[in-house]
Amino acid sequence: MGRYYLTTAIDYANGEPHAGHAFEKVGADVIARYRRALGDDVYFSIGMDEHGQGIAEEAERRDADPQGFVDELADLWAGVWARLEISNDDFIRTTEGRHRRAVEAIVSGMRASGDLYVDRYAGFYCVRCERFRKEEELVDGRCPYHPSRDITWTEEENWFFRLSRYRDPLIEHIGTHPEFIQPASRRNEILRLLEGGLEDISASRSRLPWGIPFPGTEDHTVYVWIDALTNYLSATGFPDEEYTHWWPARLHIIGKDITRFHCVIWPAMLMSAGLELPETVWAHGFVSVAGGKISKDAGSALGLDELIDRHGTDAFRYFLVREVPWDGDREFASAADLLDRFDLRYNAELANDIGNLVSRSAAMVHKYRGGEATLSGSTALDEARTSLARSYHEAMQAHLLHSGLEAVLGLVRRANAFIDEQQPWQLAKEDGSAEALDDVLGALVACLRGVAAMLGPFMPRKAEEIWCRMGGAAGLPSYSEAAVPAAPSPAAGPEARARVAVLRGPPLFPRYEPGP
Ligand code: ME8
Repeated sequence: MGRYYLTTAIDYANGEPHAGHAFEKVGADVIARYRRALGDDVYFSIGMDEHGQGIAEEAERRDADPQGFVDELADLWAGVWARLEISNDDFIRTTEGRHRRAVEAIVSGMRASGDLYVDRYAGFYCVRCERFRKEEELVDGRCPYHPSRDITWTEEENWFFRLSRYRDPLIEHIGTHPEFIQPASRRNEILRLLEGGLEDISASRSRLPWGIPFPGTEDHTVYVWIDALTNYLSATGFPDEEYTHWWPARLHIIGKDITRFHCVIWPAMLMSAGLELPETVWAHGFVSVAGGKISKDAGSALGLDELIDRHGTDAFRYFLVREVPWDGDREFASAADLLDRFDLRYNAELANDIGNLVSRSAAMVHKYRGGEATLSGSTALDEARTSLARSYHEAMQAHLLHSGLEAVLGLVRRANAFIDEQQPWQLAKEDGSAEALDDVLGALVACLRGVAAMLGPFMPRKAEEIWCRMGGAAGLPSYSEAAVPAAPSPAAGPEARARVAVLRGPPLFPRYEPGP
């Protein structure tokens, strides 16, 4: 157990959030909640990337002042994250004073190492990527990632960062710290890139006023990626001494499109400024619809509000993490395909598998035992619970969130099969089976308490509802708390066989019947 500082990418304040952004924030939130349940002291930071040419141009297009424009968007995004129950402790914005201080400090550190120099740059700049691109990288004269946007030829005097100097130290670091870039496929990509050699990069832009003034100059602003990456330090209070309370970060969560920035430029900046490197950068894959990035244009039903409204916040969180592997991509053929998958999983797994197990179990405890169960661990269900809980923890600690969820679902299915095998309704009719019936019902309730604890990071509200219906006190349990009642060992004391009051309630996930 220990301190756990984790971050997500900070999103460009130039439009509305979409399901791809939600996937990243929900996945990170699952990890933050999981670590808290384990007893870690967690600090979870997300935020907005508010400077740069793209945002300045978007504000101008809308005839807005850039600060007012990003203020409005920051409110909108924060509102969506609150609706999705993202439990971030910080929401860092790059237009804040505390961030500017951190950027000034890291740039000064890089300068003190002799890693910054002035030169002329002439090349293509993709505003959407906020990076220069070489002619040979272009496809039909356009950025390979943003073919619908014009790419602009730019010539300017810039400050440069001696990135080339860090090629060997980076290869060395990645070699000795296999956990630094995950999953392994991303590590290999970065190693190939490094083996191909590194060129110095711009550290400033001239004539672009929407940014942090480059320390010691009049007409330069800090290049937006150097600005944005530093947010991970700003959120810790850097450069004040207390920043080491949280730094180095344990985990940066980002999408696979921005690994070069996080696994090459960011660690090189930190090395240059003499600061520690984060432990792990996890690059998740992409959610896409019909080959394109998912966006509202793909169909209005894919707006985040519409997706959340469809079956509620917890169901949408569940769907994202269950359907899209945390270490891979998921492409939906169309908006309708995505919605069909969502409805299918909702009815089959949430309404049927989980919802029915909770209501059947509570109904039987009421029918046969007046609403009280004696937690028990003496039946066949125990083995499944122990082994699936182990798979769950292994998956969660390897950040394979979809596999963690798979393990919980495996336990739920085992519990449903257990009811069918044990036939409590038969036991209730037989003389001499009272104790066996007690054990079956107690094992089910104990199992559901474990399910609630494991579902907590994914569906915090519904999991708490299950926990409370199964006799838990308000608030989700930590894992050690859940482990006592959920897995009593034969030697455990009397509390392991505690009697709990089980509550009935309306369906947790009412079945979804699509309209005509
Ligand atoms: O890149 N599926 O911001 P951004 C999954 N400001 N993830 C997706 C996605 C999709 N369809 N679309 C975007 C930026 N993302 C910079 C980051 S960090 C110092 C600066 C992910 O708004 C993307 O990979 O374009 C990134 O991790 C995050 O959303 C923000 O993307």
